[in-house]
Amino acid sequence: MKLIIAVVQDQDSNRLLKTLTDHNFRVTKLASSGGFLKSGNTTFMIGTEDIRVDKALQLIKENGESRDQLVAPVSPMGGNADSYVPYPVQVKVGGATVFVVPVEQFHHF
Ligand code: 2BA
Repeated sequence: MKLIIAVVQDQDSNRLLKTLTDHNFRVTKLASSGGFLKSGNTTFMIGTEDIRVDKALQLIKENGESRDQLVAPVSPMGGNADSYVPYPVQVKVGGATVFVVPVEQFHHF
């Protein structure tokens, strides 16, 4: 068994959730935030059998769109000066960032 952890953009999350559940994947959807942009994104936890991992990855890939996002300069006042960016920067946020992790034990009490 594997645990798929997928970080996707909020705009894609409802469509992806529907697609995954339509394909009988069991899914937990978590509200999360990216450390760099400090804005909201969505993390999916999908526990599934090894043979279904490729199908889940395909659905995640098909339902996530990579987008350019402008990062506005943020004042270091009261914050961490190490992360201060003095000018707007454009970053490409991926359609999905995915980790596939082996599951040692799965219990469903
Ligand atoms: P954020 O950390 O908010 O990052 C958003 C986007 O900003 C990233 O897109 C990347 O294009 C850029 N970025 C991140 N850190 C950067 C840095 N130090 N310098 C320059 N640009 C940087 P993605 O790579 O597609 O990541 C989208 C979201 O996926 C991330 O949001 C984070 O929530 C998650 N993520 C990505 N890699 C991860 C990792 N290794 N571990 C945990 N979460 C990760």
